[in-house]
Amino acid sequence: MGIQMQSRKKVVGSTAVVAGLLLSLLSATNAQAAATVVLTVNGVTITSATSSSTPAIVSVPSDNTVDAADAVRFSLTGVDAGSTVSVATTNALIVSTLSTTLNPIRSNSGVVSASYNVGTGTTSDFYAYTKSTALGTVTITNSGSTFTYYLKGSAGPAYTLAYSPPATPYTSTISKQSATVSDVFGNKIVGVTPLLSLINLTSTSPTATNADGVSEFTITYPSTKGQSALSISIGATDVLGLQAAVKSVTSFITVVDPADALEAEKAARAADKAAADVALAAEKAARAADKAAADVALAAEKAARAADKAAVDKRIATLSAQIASLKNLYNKLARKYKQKTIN
Ligand SMILES: [Ca+2]
Repeated sequence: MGIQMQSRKKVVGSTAVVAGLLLSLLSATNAQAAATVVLTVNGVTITSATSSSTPAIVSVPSDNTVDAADAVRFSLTGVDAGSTVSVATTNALIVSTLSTTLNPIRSNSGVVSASYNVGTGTTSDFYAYTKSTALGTVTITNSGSTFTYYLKGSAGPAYTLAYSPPATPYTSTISKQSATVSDVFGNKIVGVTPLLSLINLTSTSPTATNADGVSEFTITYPSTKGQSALSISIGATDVLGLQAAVKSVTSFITVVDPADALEAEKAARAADKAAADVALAAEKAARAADKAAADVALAAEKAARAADKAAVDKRIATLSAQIASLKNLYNKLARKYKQKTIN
């Protein structure tokens, strides 16, 4: 019995040692294990998104909800228990769930960096979406491994029309003009043909928008001056919670006779000259007044100096007369007492 117990103890002891070894081996393996990342868009697996030339394509959330087709789902498995999955994006936003009726995820949702601690689990799930047709990146780091993925949005429907007409075009001129069409997030839209509605104008048909969202047309202004009007429009539907669509731009145009414009320009230049002449005359008058004031001051100064000189001259004459009289008296006495006289 004693022997049996002893051998049992030994077995238990060696099992513990093996288990300990296995655990340390496992944890050593785990420390170097890279998680597996699977990307899907609307349930379809995407394998090309590690290259910037073949990014995952998602629709932008132009309906103001981030749905399955609008986001790349990142599903991580084999993540070290207790480790943190860190995500950072450029030109993209991270959300942890997709939109549902009860919990709508709007197009202003999301963050550009996030951390998820897997706790006792080994999986992590999140989504990235973008509002831009420009390239975006999603960088995931976990347990010393870094994964970089690329995504791009496909533009939403036409939402915003931009057009600036010349305010005062000339009669009988032909002018190439353009309008720009973009989606609700400002992404340019290809292949949209705006509609023109004209009063007292003629035009070529607008072209379908090019890759820069630009449609072009040529307006011919009437041969006589007066009022014309142009309205350009696109089909667009307002989306609840987003700014209103700019569906049309209407402009009232004053078509100007170039001869009238030249006359107006001449009159404006003549008015400029008249104003300059007035200013010059005022300046001249001011300088003349300055000179007159300076002359008066100088004359006063001269008179003051002349008065000073006269006073001094008078004093000298008085003193000279007194000296002469004293000399006279002295010489009289000198002669009486046989002394030398002075001159
Ligand atoms: Ca959506």
